[in-house]
Amino acid sequence: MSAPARTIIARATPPGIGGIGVIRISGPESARIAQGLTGHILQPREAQATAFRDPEGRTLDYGIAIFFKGPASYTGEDVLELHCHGGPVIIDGLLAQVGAMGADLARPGEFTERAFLNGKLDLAQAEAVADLINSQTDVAARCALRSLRGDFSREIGDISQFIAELRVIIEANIDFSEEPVDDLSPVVLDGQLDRIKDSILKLVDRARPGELLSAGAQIVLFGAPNAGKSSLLNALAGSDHAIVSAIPGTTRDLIEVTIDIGGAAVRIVDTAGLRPSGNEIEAEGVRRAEQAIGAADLLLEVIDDAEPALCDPPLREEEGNDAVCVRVLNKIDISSRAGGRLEPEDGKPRVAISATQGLGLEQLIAVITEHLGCPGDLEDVVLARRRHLDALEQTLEHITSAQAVNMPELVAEELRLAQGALGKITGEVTTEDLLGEIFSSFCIGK
Ligand SMILES: Nc1nc2c(ncn2[C@@H]2O[C@H](COP(=O)(O)OP(=O)(O)OP(=O)(O)O)[C@@H](O)[C@H]2O)c(=O)[nH]1
Ligand SMILES: [Mg+2]
Repeated sequence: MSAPARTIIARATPPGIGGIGVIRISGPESARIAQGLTGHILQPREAQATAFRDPEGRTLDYGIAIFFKGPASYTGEDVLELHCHGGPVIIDGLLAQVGAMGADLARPGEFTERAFLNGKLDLAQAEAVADLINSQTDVAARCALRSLRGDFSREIGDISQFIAELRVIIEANIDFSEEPVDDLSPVVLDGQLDRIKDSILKLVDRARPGELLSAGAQIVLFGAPNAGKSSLLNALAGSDHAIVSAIPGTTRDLIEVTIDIGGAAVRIVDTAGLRPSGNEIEAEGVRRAEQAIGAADLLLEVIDDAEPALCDPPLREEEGNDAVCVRVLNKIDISSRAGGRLEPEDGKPRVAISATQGLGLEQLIAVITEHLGCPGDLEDVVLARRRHLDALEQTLEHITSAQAVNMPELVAEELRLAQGALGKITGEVTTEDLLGEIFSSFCIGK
C-alpha cells in the first residue's frame, strides 16, 4: 500500500498546561518544515536544542527537535518531533506556524493508521497501541504491551500458517489428482483440523477475559431503599463516594465508581432504592435505576438482612436483563449471620456481608470475579476485542464445516475462508470501513 502524501501534524501530549508539550509531524514535508522552523538541517535521531522561529525570524519558543528519517520512524514516513514548553499558547502557536508551512491537522489515530499502512505494525498491534493508552489497570496495560510486542499476532500467524500448509497439500492434490502430491488421508486431515480447532479454542479461552480487560464491565447495585447500596459502593471503592443516610430514598442519581477487580476496570453503579414514589425526583431516580439495571453485566441485589420483608419480590426489578444477579444480604452485624457465601436461592448466588463493618466483602469480590470471568492466570491473557473473538469464532465455524464436507474442493474453500477470517485480526484482510472504525477511536496525535 502506498503512503499518503499529506503531511500531518498534531499535539501528542494532552491539552492543558504541562512542563513539556510534544508536537508530531509526519509526511514528506517534515524535513523541509524542520529546516524552516529551526534553521538547522537535522541529523536523524539526534536531539537538537534549538529555537523555533516563524518566517519573519520571530522566536516562537526554545525546545528540542528530533527528526526521524522514514522508514525508520513510528509511521514509516519522515517524522519530526518538536518538544516545546507545555502551555496552550506556545503549542497552538507552533501548530498554526507548522500548519502555515503546509501540514494538515491529523485525524484521530492517523499516525498509527499510517504505521499500519506502511507495514510498521499489523492491525492487532495498532489496536494494542490504543488499548495501552486507554488501559485503566496494570494488568490491562501489561496485556496491551504483550499484544503490541506482537505476541497475539504471532499466535494468529502460526495458526494461519498451519492452515496455509494444509491448503497447499489439498489444492495440489486437486490439481494433480491422478498422482497425489502428498498422501493426506481423510483421517489424517480430520486430525489436523482438530489440532487447528484446539489451538483456536485455547486462544479464545485466553482472549475472553482479555475482552473484559479492554472493555471493562458494569456492575449495578439495586434493591429497596435503605438496604445499604450506597454503603456497599463506598466499601468497595474504599472511599466516601455516595451519601449514606438512615432516610430511605437518599440516592437519586446514578453514582459511578471504577475499581480494579482482578485486573479489569469495573464500573460499580449505585442506584436509587426501588419503590413506587409520588415524588417526581425520586420517581426519576427509580427510572434511571431501572435503565442501569437493564445495561448491567452483573447485578448485585442488595437486601437488608435485618429487615428482609422490606425487600419483597415485587421490588426485584432485574427481569429483562439476563446478566447474573447475585443476592447480597447486608447488615449481618444486626441479623447476626456469619459473613461469606450462602447456598444459592432461586438459582442465584448469595453472599452475606456487612457493608459498614467490612464483613464478607472478600467473598463478595470472589463471587464477582468468578461471574465476570476476570482473568485467573494474568500472564496468559490475550487482550482481545470483540472483533477478534468474532473472527476466531468464524474461523472455527469454517474449520468445522471443512470437517463436515467430503469433496476436496469444498474442504479447500472452507480452509480459504478460515484463513481469511483469521487475516481480519492482523489486517491482512481489511475494508476501509473497518479501518475507519478502528482508528477513529484513537486520540488525536497517536
Ligand atoms: N448496621 C449496619 N448498618 C448499615 C449497613 N449498611 C448500611 N447501613 C445503614 O443503613 C442505612 C442506609 O444505608 P444506605 O447505604 O444509605 O442505603 P441505600 O440502599 O443506599 O439507601 P437509598 O439510597 O435510600 O436507597 C444507613 O444508616 C447505613 O449506615 C451495615 O452493614 N450494617
Ligand atoms: Mg443510597
